[in-house]
Amino acid sequence: MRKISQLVVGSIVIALLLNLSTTCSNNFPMNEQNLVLRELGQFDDGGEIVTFQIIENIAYVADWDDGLEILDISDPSDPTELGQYDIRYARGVQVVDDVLYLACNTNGLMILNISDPSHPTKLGEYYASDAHQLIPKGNIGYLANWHHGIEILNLSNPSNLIKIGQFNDGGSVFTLQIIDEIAYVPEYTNGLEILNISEPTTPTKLGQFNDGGETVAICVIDKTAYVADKEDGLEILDVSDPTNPIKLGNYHDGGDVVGVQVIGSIAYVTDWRDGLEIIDVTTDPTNPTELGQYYDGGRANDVYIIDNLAYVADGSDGLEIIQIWEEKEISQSITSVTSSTGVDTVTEHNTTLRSEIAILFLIIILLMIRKRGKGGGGVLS
Ligand SMILES: [Ca+2]
Ligand SMILES: [Ca+2]
Ligand SMILES: [Ca+2]
Ligand SMILES: [Ca+2]
Repeated sequence: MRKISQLVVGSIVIALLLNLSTTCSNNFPMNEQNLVLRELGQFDDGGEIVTFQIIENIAYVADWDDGLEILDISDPSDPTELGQYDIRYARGVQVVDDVLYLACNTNGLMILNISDPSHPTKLGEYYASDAHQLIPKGNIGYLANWHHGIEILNLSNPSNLIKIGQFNDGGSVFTLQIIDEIAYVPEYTNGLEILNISEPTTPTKLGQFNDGGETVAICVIDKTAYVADKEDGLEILDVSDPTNPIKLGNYHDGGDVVGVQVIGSIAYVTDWRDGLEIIDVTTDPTNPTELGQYYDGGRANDVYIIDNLAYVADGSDGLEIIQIWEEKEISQSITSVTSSTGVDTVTEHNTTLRSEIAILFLIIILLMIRKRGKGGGGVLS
C-alpha cells in the first residue's frame, strides 16, 4: 500500500518534470521545414557588409563605407575586430597569400598587404571605373568591372598591376567563377555567359543563357550552374555542354536572390528581403524545395558555409553567424543543449514523446492500483 502510494506520487512527479522541462523551450526561430536556424553570433559596428572571405579563423570583410574589416572569428559566437583599412565603396574581397585585392567600385582596386592582420598596408592600386570583384587564376586576375566587362590583369607585381586584356560584349559583370579554362560570368540583364579562357588574355564566348531577370552571382559544381537571379530567384542550369546551357529548374518565393553557395545537395541562398534561404536542389532540380530560412532584418548579400554555420554578409546588420540544425538531430535528443552563448536550449519536439511516456507510466500505475484494489479492497481508501 505504502509502496504503491510512493509509486503514484513518484509517477506524478516524473510526469510533471517531463512536461515541465518542455516549457524550457528554446528561442530557435522555428519554421515549417526540417531545418532549424538561429543566430549564434554577429559583428556589427556600422557600415554595410557586401561580401567577405574566410581563411582559417579570420574573416576579411568588404564593408562599403567602412572599408576593409578584418575579424577574428575563432569564437563564432563573438567575432572581434583585428584591424581595418579605411576606404569608401569596398564591395569585393579576394585573398592570395598575404595579398588582399579590395574592389571598391569607383575607387578602383586596392592591393593590400595583410601579413599583419591588425595593420593592413597598401601595396598599390589599380584604377578601374567600377570595380566589383577580382578573381585570380595564377598570376592573372580577372576584374569584374561592371559596365566595362572584365579587365584582365597581370598580378605578378602587386604594387604595379598591368592590364593585359579585356572582355566586354555589353554585359554588366558583378563577379565570375573560373573552373579550369572556363569562366562562368553572371552579366546582369545579359544572363549567364560562359567563356573560354584557354588564351587568358583573349576570352571567347562559348555559350549564354538568358531568360530575363538580373543575374548577379554564380556557383558551378559538377557541371551544374546555380545562378542567383535577383528577379527570377535561384536558377539551376545544366552546363555540361558550355555551348548550350539548359535550364533545369528554379526556386523563387519572392525577394531578391543575390548570393549562392552549394554544398552537396543543398543551396544556401542570400535574399535581400528574405535573408538566408536553404534549398534542396538535387532531390528534384526541376522542383527545388525550401528546407529552412532565417531573417531578422538586414540585407543578406553573401553567404559562406563552414560545417553547420552560415556566415552571412547582412548589409547594415553586419556579419551574422547562423547555426543550422537538422530537426531530427534535436528531436532525437532528450537532453538540453547548452550553446556556446550559454543559452539553455531544448526543443519543443520532445514534448509529444515525453508526454506519451508520462501518460503511459501513469496508466501502468493506475492499472496496478486497480488490480490490487480488486484483490485487497480499496487501495486508495
Ligand atoms: Ca563596420
Ligand atoms: Ca533569369
Ligand atoms: Ca526568397
Ligand atoms: Ca539580420
